[in-house]
This record gives sequence, structure tokens and C-alpha cells, in this order.
Amino acid sequence: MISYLRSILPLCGVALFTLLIYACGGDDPDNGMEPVTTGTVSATVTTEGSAAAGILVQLFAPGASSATTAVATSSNGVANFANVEQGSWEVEVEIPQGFDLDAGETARKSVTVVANQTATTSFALVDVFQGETVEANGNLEFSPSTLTIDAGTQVRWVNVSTVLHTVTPDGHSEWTTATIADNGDTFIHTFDTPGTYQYFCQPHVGQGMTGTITVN
Ligand SMILES: [Cu+2]
Repeated sequence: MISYLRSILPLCGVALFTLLIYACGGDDPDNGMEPVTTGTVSATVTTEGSAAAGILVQLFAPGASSATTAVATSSNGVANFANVEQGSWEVEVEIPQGFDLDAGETARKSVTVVANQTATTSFALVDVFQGETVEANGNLEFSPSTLTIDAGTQVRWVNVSTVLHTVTPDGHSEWTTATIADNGDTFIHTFDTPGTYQYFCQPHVGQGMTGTITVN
């Protein structure tokens, strides 16, 4: 019996060693690591030549009607799709209210993804908004904070910072409170009734982030 154990002990050691090598094999670059088959798609969106933040960009398999995934552009105007299988893909920009494609642009473009590389594409938009724009900025201000307009005018609030703001009516119900959470987010309201409309930002009203729209 002892001699039998003594004879199989080295075999057990070999088996254990083989198991360890097998288990660790994935970390060994020389030992059957899966080749990388994915790359990155990088889409840049600009409005009038400047980086456009908060614009939704979608990735489609060729000819597909529903998107594989969607990413909003960051403050640098870039939407990155990581780990995209190599091959042909289509990238489509969602044109926000108040914007249009620049002359000669198309909303959906083809890209070819190569493993370990970045395929780039870009979309140029133009601002065709016909109203007044109020920026909610990183100094915790609405700019301009007072605005006088004619009835029927649209006002667009745009978040030009990286902090969340709200556009909250103060003592009236001309609109329902709106959150512009991210850089590039907008809220648009049409003022049809003459009057004075005060509003504030909920998180920053304590820092004086208020505004007034006067409609004639
Ligand atoms: Cu705010």
C-alpha cells in the first residue's frame, strides 16, 4: 500500500502542476491568449466649428434600424465607442432641436473598425435656433440673467458647465421645472403671454442663481 502511494505521489504532483499552468495560462502572452478583435469608434460633433457637448451619437450595424449602442458627446465634443468588433459600422448623430446638419453633411456615416485602432468620423452642425439663448454656467449664473422679449419668442437655456442646473419657475406655472443636468443639455420654452417670469436654479438659488424673463 505504501509503495503504491509512493508511486502515484509524483503523478499527483505533475497533475497539480499541469493544472496550475493551465489555470494561469490566460496571463501568459505566449500561451494561447485570444487575439484582440475589437477597436474604438470616435465621433466628433461640432457646431459652427466648436465642440458640441451632450449630443447623442448612435452606433449601428450596417443597415440596421435599431442602434447597437449610443453615447453622448463629452465637453470636448467627442463620443467614444470602445470594444467595437472589427468590421463595418454606421455612426449616426441625433440632431437636437434648434440645430441642423451643415451643408453637405449626412447624419449617418460608415466607419471601418480595425482591431486595436481608432476609427474616426465627424459631424458638423449649424445652430438654426430662432430665439434667445440663456447660458447656465459654471459660475452658477444664468447669462444673461434678465431678458426682455416679444410674445411668441422661444427661449433656450443651455448648460455650458459640468454641474447640474435647473430652470425652475418662481411663483408661476408658465413652464414645469426643467433639469439641464449635463454640459450641452438644453430646455426650450415659447413665451406667448406678456408678463414677468422669474425663475431660479434649485441647487444654486442660495448662490443667487436666478433670472427674469420679461415678455412684452
Ligand atoms: Cu445651477
